[in-house]
Amino acid sequence: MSEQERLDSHRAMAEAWIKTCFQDRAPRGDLYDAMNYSLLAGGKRIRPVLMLETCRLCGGEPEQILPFAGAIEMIHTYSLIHDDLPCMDDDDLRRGRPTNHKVYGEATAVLAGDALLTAAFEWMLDPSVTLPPQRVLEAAGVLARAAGAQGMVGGQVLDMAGEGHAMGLTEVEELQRLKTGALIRAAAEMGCVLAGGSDEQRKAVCRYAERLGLAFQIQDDILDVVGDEATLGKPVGSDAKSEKNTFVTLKGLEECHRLVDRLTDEAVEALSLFGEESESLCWLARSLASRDK
Ligand code: GRG
Repeated sequence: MSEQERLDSHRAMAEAWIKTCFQDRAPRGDLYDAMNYSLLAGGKRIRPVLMLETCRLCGGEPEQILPFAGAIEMIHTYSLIHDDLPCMDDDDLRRGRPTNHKVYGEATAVLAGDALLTAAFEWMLDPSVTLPPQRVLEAAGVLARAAGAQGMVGGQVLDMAGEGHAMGLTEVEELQRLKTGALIRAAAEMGCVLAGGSDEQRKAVCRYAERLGLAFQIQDDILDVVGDEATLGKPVGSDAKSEKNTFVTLKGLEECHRLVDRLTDEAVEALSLFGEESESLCWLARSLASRDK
């Protein structure tokens, strides 16, 4: 199986799980429609894929951790729904379609985000999960910390506070480490924890994901300047419009391309202890560095 085929098979497995996870629920007005509208809108599924592959790499069974892979995608999706609201970025387009609040209204979009965040924990703690309880608790704790005030939400607050005035590189790095990086790092760490990996393996996948997460964010900033709206499925130029501090405003486009390449090399190096088995994650890092969406 090629590196790409392996990751594609993780993606397909996560996709299939996500598609059916709310299908047996009693309807609650249009709440589940709103949740599924954004959840099934065809994102890249980077976080679930990363989790499933680090699990495999650390000796676990990816099939056994699907509720965790689904959970992180639910939290990521909730953050996008809330980020697009008029009280935040006020965006009309996401994943190539009208944003959640444009279709379901603001109140339902807020609640769909809330319900996705809650469902993530519901699924991780579902009795059907047969992994050792200590691993389950540890993984859920990793995700809770990465998603909350010490992670993604904290990063979002720093981002909002910085709008309209200049920030230094260290501040922007810290903001992005939390806003985008924390969830990406959590995906890798959870895969290792759930597989029962060693401390050394855990450190290595975390370092890989930290470098990958930063490269991912810088590429995101680059695409917001030079990307194509139709390919991205969201507006370009929104950072400049809201006077955001980005790596491009601080470093310029050329330096940002160089930074992405350097961070990608560092991500690959971090996996050296896994030898050839880490080829899929190396391939993922390289393909994200040249992504156009
Ligand atoms: C509102 C609590 C709250 C948090 C919002 C992550 C975030 C914090 C907002 C998203 C804003 C944004 C565009 C950040 C840049 C990096 C990023 C997370 C891009 C979107 O992730 P992808 O590219 O999206 O993985 P897909 O659609 O492929 O899943």
